Amino acid sequence: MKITILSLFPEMISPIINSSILKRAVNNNNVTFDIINYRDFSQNKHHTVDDTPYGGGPGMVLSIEPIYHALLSIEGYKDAHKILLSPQGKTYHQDKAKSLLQYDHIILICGHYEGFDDRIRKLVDEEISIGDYVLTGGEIAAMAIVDSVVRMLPGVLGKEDSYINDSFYNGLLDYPQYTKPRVFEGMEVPDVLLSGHHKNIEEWRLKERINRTKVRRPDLYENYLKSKKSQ
Ligand code: 58G
Repeated sequence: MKITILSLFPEMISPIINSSILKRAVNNNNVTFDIINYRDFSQNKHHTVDDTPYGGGPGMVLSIEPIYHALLSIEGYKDAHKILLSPQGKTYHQDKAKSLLQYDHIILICGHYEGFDDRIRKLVDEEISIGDYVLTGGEIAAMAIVDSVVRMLPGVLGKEDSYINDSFYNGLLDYPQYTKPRVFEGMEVPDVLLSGHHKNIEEWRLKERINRTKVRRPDLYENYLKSKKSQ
């Protein structure tokens, strides 16, 4: 997969894609990143990328031109899946992350200031929000999307593709996990996990996932019940 990120602050992005599993994914050629600073595509002499809002009001608005010219400079931009990060987008979730795996090339556009010229929305395929809160820029939202998608690319997490057991993957939260020591400050690991009885362990884990989801996320639990009924 190829991921191009349009940002005014590329220095926010490099440390993340150069760490941990994302770095390994780059080294193994699972993904390639291209970061473009669209200030470089500003046509005016002070290289500005924002201006005052028509109709008045406080703050500055991101202009469409630098983003437009930056997009045109990207090889194959027409066929790429173009995403704008904004609090006004559709709320992101695991199923959306899964569906982004279908694209060979994703372009993420990160805005700054108080908002952008509405015509920028005409340049993209969709608008995504990572949750109901406002950030100073789209970079952190873009990184959340990048991280959640790249970890599911074939081979990135290793041969077992362990994300299959993740929270949300099957509409349920994860089961409780433990490692050594067996007793810590009087807190014990559940006996069933030490039994070596795989069928019992599997049953216990499913029961815990269902119970956790019911208690912590009644909204997810409702969907789980519905999807079970329709099976
Ligand atoms: C209102 C305020 C409209 C994504 C700011 C547009 C981006 C939150 C998210 C903006 C973002 C999210 C300017 C800064 C978009 C622009 C950017 N805030 N919840 N802020 O995914």
